[in-house]
Amino acid sequence: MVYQNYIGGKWVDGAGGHTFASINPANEEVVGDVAQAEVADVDAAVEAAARAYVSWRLTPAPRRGEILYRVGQLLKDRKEALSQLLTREMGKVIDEARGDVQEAIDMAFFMAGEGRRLLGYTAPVELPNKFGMAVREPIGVCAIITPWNFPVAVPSWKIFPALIAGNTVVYKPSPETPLLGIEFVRVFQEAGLPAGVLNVITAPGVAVSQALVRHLKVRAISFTGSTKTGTAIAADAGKYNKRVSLEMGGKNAITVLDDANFDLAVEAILWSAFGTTGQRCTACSRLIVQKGIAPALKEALVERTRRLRLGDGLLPTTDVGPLINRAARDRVHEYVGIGKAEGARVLVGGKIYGEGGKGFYYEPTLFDGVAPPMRVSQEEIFGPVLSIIEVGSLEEAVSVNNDSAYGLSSSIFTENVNAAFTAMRDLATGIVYVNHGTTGAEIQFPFGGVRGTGNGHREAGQAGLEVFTEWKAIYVDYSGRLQRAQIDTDKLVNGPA
Ligand code: UN1
Repeated sequence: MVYQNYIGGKWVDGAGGHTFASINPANEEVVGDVAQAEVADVDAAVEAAARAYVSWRLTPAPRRGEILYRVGQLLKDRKEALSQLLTREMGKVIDEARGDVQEAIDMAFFMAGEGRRLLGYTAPVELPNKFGMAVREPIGVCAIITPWNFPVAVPSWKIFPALIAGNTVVYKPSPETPLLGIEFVRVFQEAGLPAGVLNVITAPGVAVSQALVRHLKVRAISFTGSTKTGTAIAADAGKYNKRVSLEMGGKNAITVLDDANFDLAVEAILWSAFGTTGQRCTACSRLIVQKGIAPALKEALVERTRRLRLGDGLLPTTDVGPLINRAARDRVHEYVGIGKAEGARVLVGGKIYGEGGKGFYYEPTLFDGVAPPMRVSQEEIFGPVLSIIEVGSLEEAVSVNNDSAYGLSSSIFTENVNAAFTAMRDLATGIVYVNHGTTGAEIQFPFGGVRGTGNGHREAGQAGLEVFTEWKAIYVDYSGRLQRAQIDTDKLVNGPA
């Protein structure tokens, strides 16, 4: 069976009749074959979305919300099946896969509720017998391009707000996780979403994404993925004045002060650094630790890291799954070599796991003696590698945390309320945690980062609607005469001249 693209309400093969395989990173088996879209399919999908926009835009938002609510229900019914597929296609351990799907369920219900909100506002106007209001309008056809690391949650952050606001969508999931992309869209079809409102096309390589981004009928693009691709998309879209939302790299840090709750910090560091095999945008890849607590913390981390069990995420004995593919694993190993050459010391890990066998595993790795300018302290590795940096004070910790091209998530462990509030104010990231690691954002709050992590937009929460809506200011003058704003106002205040 070949998983097909979904264009204008029909499941179709790629225009060229080609397919590509989706591989399980735990054992390198084929999970499924997928129709490969061509540029002609991009045209067909965008045209279908443009046609569907005509009536979807006018469908009352509460009705749109009812469909999204049904999507949420179906996702709930299908949670276990989708989670199993997610682990097979992407590799994260099954518990985390369930969390990935749950995040989409949460988003479905949140955005379904927006169908009865989508709040605009009114404000007083400066002239009599006149009314003013600001309303949210949809933008049109949106392109949604997503990565493989959260193959259900991240698309949900984009597709649900886009649809509730009245836009139509062409969705291109990562070629590493096309089956999840397709199965996610199938849920919308079954929930009764009209044909053409959500289309999915799958393809490896850049040609199809590029054609989608450049298509003149695509008015907004929401992208999560690498900084390199995101920056190229922004440059392309800039030429046509398209709206672009980017969520890219991170180099997130946990700070542990001497007075921290020790056991809690250990658990949180392990989870943030090695959960999802370090392949979260929010993963912790720098540990900034105050000198007093550093020796004991390192010892505990080494001991616990050594005990982590690698394997297929479907097995109950697995703590850490594989990297997404061979290239990702090799890149992690290359960074370990770079760190060593820079003078950092491997405390534990630092090797490919099960080399010669099937699957793309890497030993969870701790680097000690890392200095902030080193590449392993500055560049996103996107794997199970944690760099430990010692500091003397909170001030120094904050400055190391902020000395980064990225700014997604940060965290501090302290029992001191003054230190906690100082950190909340000064940690320059889009997300800050106190006494929790760097991962685990909830969908009702804005998600995104500062500096090179993004381009100022946020996903999730009400903030997630901004990218997918255009403000329209409407003035109604019911005075029956010409009243000039900013000019006749003066006469009202001062009386007739
Ligand atoms: C991501 O890695 O792109 O906050 C998303 C978290 C998850 C989402 C991560 N809720 O870690």
